[in-house]
Amino acid sequence: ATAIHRQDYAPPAYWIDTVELTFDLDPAKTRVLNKMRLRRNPQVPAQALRLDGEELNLARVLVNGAGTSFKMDGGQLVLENLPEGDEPFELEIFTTCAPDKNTQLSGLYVSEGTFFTQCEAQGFRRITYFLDRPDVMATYSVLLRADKAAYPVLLSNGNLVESGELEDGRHFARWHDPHRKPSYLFALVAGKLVAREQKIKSRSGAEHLLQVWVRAGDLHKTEHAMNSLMASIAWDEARFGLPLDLERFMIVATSDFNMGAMENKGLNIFNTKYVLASPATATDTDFAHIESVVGHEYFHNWTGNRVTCRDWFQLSLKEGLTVFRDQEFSMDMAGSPSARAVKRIEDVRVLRTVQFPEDAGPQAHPVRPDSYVEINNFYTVTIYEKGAEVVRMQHNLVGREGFARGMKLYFERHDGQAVTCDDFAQAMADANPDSELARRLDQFKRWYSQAGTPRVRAEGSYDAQSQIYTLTLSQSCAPTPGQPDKQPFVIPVALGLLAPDGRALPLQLEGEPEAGATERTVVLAEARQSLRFVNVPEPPVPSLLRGFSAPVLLECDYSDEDLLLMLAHDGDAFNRWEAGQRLMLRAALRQLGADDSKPAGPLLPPALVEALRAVLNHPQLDPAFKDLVLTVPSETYIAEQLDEVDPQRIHALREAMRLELATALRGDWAAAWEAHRDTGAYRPDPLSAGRRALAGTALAMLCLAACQEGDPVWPGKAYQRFKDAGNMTDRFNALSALVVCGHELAQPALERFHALFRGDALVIDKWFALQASAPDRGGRALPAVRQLMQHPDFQLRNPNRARSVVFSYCNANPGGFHRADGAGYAFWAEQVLALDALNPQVAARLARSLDRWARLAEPYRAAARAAIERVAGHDGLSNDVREVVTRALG
Ligand code: DPP
Ligand code: ZN
Repeated sequence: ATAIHRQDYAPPAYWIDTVELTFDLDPAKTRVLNKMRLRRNPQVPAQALRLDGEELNLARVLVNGAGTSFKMDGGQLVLENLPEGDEPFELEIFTTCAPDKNTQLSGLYVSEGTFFTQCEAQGFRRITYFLDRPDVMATYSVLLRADKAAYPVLLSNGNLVESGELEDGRHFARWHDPHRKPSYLFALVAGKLVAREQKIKSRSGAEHLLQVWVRAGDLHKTEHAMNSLMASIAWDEARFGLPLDLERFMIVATSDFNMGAMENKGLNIFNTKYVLASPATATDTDFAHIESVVGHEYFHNWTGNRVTCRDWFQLSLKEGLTVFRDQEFSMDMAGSPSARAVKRIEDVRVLRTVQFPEDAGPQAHPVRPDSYVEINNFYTVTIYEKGAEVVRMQHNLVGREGFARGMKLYFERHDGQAVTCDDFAQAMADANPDSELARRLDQFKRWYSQAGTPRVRAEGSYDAQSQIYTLTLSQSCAPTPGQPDKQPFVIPVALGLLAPDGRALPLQLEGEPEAGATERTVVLAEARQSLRFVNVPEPPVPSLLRGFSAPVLLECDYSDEDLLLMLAHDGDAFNRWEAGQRLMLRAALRQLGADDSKPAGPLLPPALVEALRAVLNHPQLDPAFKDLVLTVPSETYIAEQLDEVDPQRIHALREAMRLELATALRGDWAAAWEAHRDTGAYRPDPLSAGRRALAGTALAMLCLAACQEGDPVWPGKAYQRFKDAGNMTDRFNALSALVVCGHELAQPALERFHALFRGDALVIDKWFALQASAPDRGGRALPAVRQLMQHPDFQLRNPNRARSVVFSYCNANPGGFHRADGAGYAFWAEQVLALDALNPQVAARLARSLDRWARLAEPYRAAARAAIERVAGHDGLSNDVREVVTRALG
């Protein structure tokens, strides 16, 4: 396998205008007739037609109805004797494939007796020979034929044109998609499914049919997905003027899916995890994820489908933008400013605990990569989440209205085209010619080309005499693989100044006639810049990077008092939370820096504990926000601050900090539990979800403190709650509190939970995941995971189930995984190899668990390296896994 480079992009030598596909669906042998109209691309020198294909059996090739010569070259079908000239010609290719042997879940496969497809990025070539690249856009007609009893529902993209009976109990359906599309957006579904239906009218008065297709027993779990879809349609039309362009829009759920969901034109295919929800079976987090994933896939209809990517290096063009859109959608749906802030904090937490490590490790790559071996490995948090931050910065630089203008221009210019990240930024800048973005566009685009997380240092000095506060900002960015030197980025820094009593000070820069608002955004574009604020009456505390205005690491020498002031008073909710995180992180790092691993006194300074108590008891703050403030930074986040990582020490330290919080605030936790435990009839809105989250944390803290002291009262209450809970969120939180504190009631609760929900795959996934990530007691986590894999409900082949056990242990159980004897890593290697034989995409994800091995302390480092080398030395690795382990070993 060789690397593909962005600079080598060349337009296709042929265009495909129309595709007529006929499927005779059969699990063992599906026959596919692909009839295309092609023409030479006159802009490209005449050359052979090279069609991509993978695991296909080729039966016949006809050009304009006649047989032709062809050859095979590295999996491609090569046709050299095609008609001369620019006239279109017809190419007919007849192949077969074996969907029931397809464990990769890419291309056409069978899940629980139903046919599904997944074509992004390169699955279409597993269905038929094709120019399987996103810049070849064609009009598709699809004829599906199958046994009627086994496959009563036959779906594909676009509109149903015709359907009817055939001989031998078979039937057919003919679909036509009026929109040209790249092959990665093709989809078909055939099986026993039922639909929740909804008719809607868009603003223009056009009628649309919405359908959510699921297995018969799941229909009652589709209401939330349908509501989310209707809300998404209304939102895109209201906020961006982008209407639904289809008569029919379908979502279909499958329990075997590599990703979260897929935005196929008019026929989105979803992992059941992001469709099915009922109060009894899904948590608040599940409900929120469903809303955002349904939104995400729907928003792709414009940002991805109407305007698509020229090549896969531009993946963030659609993904970064669409993540930004789904984040904004969730925030707009959440409503209150505080609920928006909670969503922002959650998004930033993901960015900082997953993307920052990626950007600092061996797999670091720019938002628009320059090369790859396997494109499936580039569906990363950098492309998605950092890409969304890059769009968000553009939004912040041109403003909300300006961003809407930029979107409008982008569609005016590029509707129906396959374009690049540059085209998007250019439209944004051109629609806002007076903006900082337009002035600094070339420099801004370094966010697309340079990998790594920039570090911003802030230093303030106050001169009482002149009442001037000088803030000096400087930036740097560490080298990443292949990029030793970085040029300065354009970094929007939203900021405010707090007076010693917490008041927000009006901001006036030197040279400005009068003081302005108490918050503004400055742009850091040089390596170092100074800002002079005048008429500052007292030494201020700078509140910087408000709302996390840029994806950077901010360093500032705050005193504990400064941070306590921000935690109590900052008008920016994000920075208020951030101040608490900094204080807790500081306490953790202080202890980790100490020689003695046993702390002399408490880990958390008394003033911090009191400040956290004040937040917990605050009469106005949103419960969801309180819950976030009172959560100790994750082990990953703590680890990222260190040059050498001893995972067991970090784990023990974090657990000790949690126990301190549990004990010191015991009475306050009890009050919080009482105040928030009842939320009435279940509704998944952010306010009641926040109340449940805080109640759940309170219960967990109370159980933690109680278990430490052998006090049976709170575990007893948790067990009672577990039994009586009226919804899955409360039930699961109670179960989790018992499992995490290690109480003996955990076992009967787990058994009862399994008995209650056996047969509900998504709930059983939770049951597995909770146990696989349960705290390691005396090295029992790994044997427990092996035991779980012997459970009759376990199967590695189903990605959700593999994730719930293997990934939960390797990625979400640092205390159990990082064993001094290396057995956790050996297990990882074993599972990567086992998965690779079934499903390389999923295996390559798991292979990422040890990305940061080089920073581990001994003995972990040597053991991790040995495990990676064991994987790398295996014969017959997929390209996917090989690329990951090769990069990891550097
Ligand atoms: N289905 C994946 C997503 O929506 C890949 N496009 O992000
Ligand atoms: Zn997407």
